Amino acid sequence: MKICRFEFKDEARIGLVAPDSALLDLSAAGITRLTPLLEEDDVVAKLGALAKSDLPRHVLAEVRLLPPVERHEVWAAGVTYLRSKVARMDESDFSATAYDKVYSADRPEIFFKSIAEKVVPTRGLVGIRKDATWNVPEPELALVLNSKGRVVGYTVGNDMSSRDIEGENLLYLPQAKVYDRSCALGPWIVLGTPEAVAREWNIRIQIKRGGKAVFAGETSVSKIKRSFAELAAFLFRSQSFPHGAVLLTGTGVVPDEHFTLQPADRVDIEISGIGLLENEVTVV
Ligand code: DO4
Ligand code: MG
Repeated sequence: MKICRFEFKDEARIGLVAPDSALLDLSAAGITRLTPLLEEDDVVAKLGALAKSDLPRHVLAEVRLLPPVERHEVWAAGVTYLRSKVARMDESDFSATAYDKVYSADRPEIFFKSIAEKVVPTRGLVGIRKDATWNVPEPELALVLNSKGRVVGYTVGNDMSSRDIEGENLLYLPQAKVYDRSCALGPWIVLGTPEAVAREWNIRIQIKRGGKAVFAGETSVSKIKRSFAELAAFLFRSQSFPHGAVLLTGTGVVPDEHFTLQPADRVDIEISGIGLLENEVTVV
C-alpha cells in the first residue's frame, strides 16, 4: 500500500496510489495529514477499506508529488554496509579507524540529516556544494517511524554527500552531509511491509549525463548489517520525535573514486518494493 503527499490547488493533500496508477484523494475522507495517519494501529486496514469507497481520483503522472514528510526530522545511519566502511576507509587515512570501529561497535553511527521543509521530493533538484570537489549520491532505504519509534513504512532516500569534505576530517561530517538540497525522499511511502520482506528488496542507482549512463550500481537491503528495530531504537534512545521521524539506513553503493557528480546529472534511485526517486543535480 502506497501513500503520498501531493499538491492540489496550492495545498498539500494525502493520496493513496491505486494499483492502476490512479491517485485516490484521501482529503475527501477527512485525511489531510500524514502524521496522525501513521500513528494509527492498523493504518493498512483503514486505507484498504477507504480504497474500496468512492474517492475522487487524479492521474498520478499529472500531479506534483511533495516530499513524504510533514514535520518529521530526517536522520541517517552510516557505515551499515561493508561497502560503505571500505570506501570510507580508503578515502581517509585520517579517519579510517573510526569507520572500522563503528561498523562493528554496539552503537551505530547516526547523524542528523534534514528538517522536513528542506527535503527535496522526486523530480526536484538535489544539490552539490559549490565548495566541494567530490560529490556523490547515496541511495538508501529510508525507514518511516511514528512517534513511538515503530517502523510504519519505507521510502527511497538520497543522502547526498561531499566525499572530499568528509574525507579531509571526520569532524567536517555535518558540512559534508547537511546543506541545501542534500536530502531527497520519495516518491511515496510504502506501508504494511514486514522487515523480512523489505530485506528482499534491491536498491539500484543510475546516473545519466547528457542522456548517457555514467554510473550504475546495485545492492540489496539484506546487506544492511543491523536490524531496522535496532537502528530505530538507537535513534529514539533519550530523544523523542512527537511528529515521527525518517531514518536513512546507509549506503551500499559507492561509485569509484574517479566519479563525481556534475550539474544537470540525472540521478535515478529505485528500490524494488517501493518505486523510483528521480532528481536532477544543481550547484548550491
Ligand atoms: O560516516 C559517514 C557517513 C556514512 C554514510 O552516510 C553511509 O554509510 O551511508
Ligand atoms: Mg549515507
